Amino acid sequence: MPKPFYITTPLYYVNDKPHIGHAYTNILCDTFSRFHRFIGDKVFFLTGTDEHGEKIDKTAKQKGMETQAFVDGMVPRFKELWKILDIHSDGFIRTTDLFHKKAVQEILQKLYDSGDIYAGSYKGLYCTPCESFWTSSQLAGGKCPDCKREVQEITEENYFFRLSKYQDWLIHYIQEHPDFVRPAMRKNEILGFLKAPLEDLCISRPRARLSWGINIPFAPNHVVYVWFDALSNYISAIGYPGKMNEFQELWPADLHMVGKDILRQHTVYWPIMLKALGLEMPKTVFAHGWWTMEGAKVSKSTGNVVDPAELAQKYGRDTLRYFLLREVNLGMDGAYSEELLVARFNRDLANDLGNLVLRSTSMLERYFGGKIQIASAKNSELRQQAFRSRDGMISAMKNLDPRSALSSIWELITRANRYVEETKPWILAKENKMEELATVLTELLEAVRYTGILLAPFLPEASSKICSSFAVLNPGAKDLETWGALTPSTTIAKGAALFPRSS
Ligand code: ME8
Repeated sequence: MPKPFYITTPLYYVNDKPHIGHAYTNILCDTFSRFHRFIGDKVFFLTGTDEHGEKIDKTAKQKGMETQAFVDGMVPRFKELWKILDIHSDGFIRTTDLFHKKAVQEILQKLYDSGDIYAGSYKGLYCTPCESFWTSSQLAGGKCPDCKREVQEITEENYFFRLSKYQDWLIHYIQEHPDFVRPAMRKNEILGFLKAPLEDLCISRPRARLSWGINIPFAPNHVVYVWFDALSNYISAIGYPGKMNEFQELWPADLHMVGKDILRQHTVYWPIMLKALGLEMPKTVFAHGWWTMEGAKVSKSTGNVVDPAELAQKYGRDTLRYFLLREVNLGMDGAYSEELLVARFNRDLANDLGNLVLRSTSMLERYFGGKIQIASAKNSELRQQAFRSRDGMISAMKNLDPRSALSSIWELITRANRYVEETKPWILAKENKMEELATVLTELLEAVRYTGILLAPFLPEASSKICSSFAVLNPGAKDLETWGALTPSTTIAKGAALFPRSS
C-alpha cells in the first residue's frame, strides 16, 4: 500500500483574523489534496493555529483578556473561514492542544539528552518598553526602531539548539535533493544564506519576560521559543512521539506549503530539528510568493487586508479559488485587485465556462428534449483535445503548477466553444439536418462532462453542479479514461447558470 499523501499548511498566528494571504495557502493545499484524492491517492491534509509567543500574549493583554480566552475566541474565525471556502482538512492542530505540548516537551528532552540543546548566555540589545531584542544594524540612530527610546545591552541565561553542528550536512542535503526546497530560486536563496556560518538558535525565553509558552522540562524558569514549538506540529499532529505506528504511516510529509516569509524556518531550523531527532526529511518544502496591494505585501501589520469571506460571498468561493490559482505562477508574487478578479470572473468563468455549459445543455433540451440521441464519435477532435487536457492537467499538478493545469483545462473549454462556432448547430436545426445535429451535440456534451470532471480539484462547486447533471458522483481520474460515456439513453437536465454575472 503506498503511503498517503501528507500535505501541510503553516499554522497561522491567531493575533488577528485571517486574510487573503492565509486563504491562498489553504486554497492551494486544498486543491492539491483534492487532486491527489482525484488520482486515487489517500491524503492527509493538516492545517491549524499557532497560539503561543509574545505577539499573541501582547495582543490579548491589550484587549484586556486572558490569553487562553483570547486564543479560544480567535480559533473559530479560522475554522469558519475554511468552511466558507469549502476547504476540507483532515486534521486541525492548535499549538495549545495538550498532546502537542507534551510532544514538544518530549522533543526538547530528547535533544537536551543528546546534547543538541545546551545552556548558554544570550547577549543582546533590548528595548524594555517594547520588550524586543534588536541587532545593532536594526537600530535607528542607536535607538529602538519602534519607539525611538534607548536600548540596553543585556545578558540572559538561555538554551540553544546546535544548528551549527549540522550546517555542512544541510548544505549537502539541499544540493543533493533538488526537490527538497522549491522553487529553485528559493533553494538558491537558502544555499546563499548557508554560505555564512550558522549560529546556534536560542530556543528559550525567560519566564520573567514571557510566560505564555510551553514549559521546558529541564528549565523551570523558561518557556520554549514559539518557532520551535510551532514547527514540531508537523510531527506531533500525526502521533510523534507517543503513537509511532500512526506516525510512521504518514511521515515523511510529501509537501509543506509555506509562504516565502517563513522559508528559513522551514528549510534550516526544521530539517535540522528532524535530523537531530533521527527522522526523515519531508520530500518538498514549497515557498509560494506574496499577494501584494499597491506594491506592499498584504499583511495584518500594514492593515491592507482583504477579507476572503466577503469576496467569496460576493463572487462565489469558486471564483476566489480560480482567481488565486490562475492569476500567478505558483512561487511568484501576485498583485491583488478586485478589478483583476472581476475580469477573470467575466472572461474565464462566466463567458468561457458558464456559456459553454449553458448553451450546450440548452441546445440539447431545445432540439432533443434533453436526450442524447447517438453515441459519441470514437476519434473526434474534441476527444483528442480532452485527452491532451487531462494529461496536461495531471502532469502540471504533479509538478506543483496549478496555473498550467488550469490552462490545460481551458484549452478544452476554448476548443469546445470554437466547435460550436464552427458547427453552428442552430443552422443544422434550421436545415433539419438532425443526424448531424445529434452528433455535434453529443460531442459537445461529452466535452462538457469531461470538463466538469477535470475541474473537480479546482472549482469543487461548479464541478459538482456539472457532474450531477451527468450523474457522475465523486468525480476522479478514473472517469476520464473513456470518451463516450454518453449513450442514447442519457438525459441531461439544463443546469442553472453556473456563474451568473453580478450587477
Ligand atoms: O508565520 N501573500 O504565521 P502567519 C501570500 N505562525 N501568503 C501570505 C500572505 C500574503 N500577503 N500573508 C500571509 C506564521 N500569508 C507562523 C507559521 S508554521 C509552523 C508557523 C500566508 O499567521 C503564507 O502562507 O504570519 C505565510 O507563510 C503565512 O500566511 C504566515 O502566517
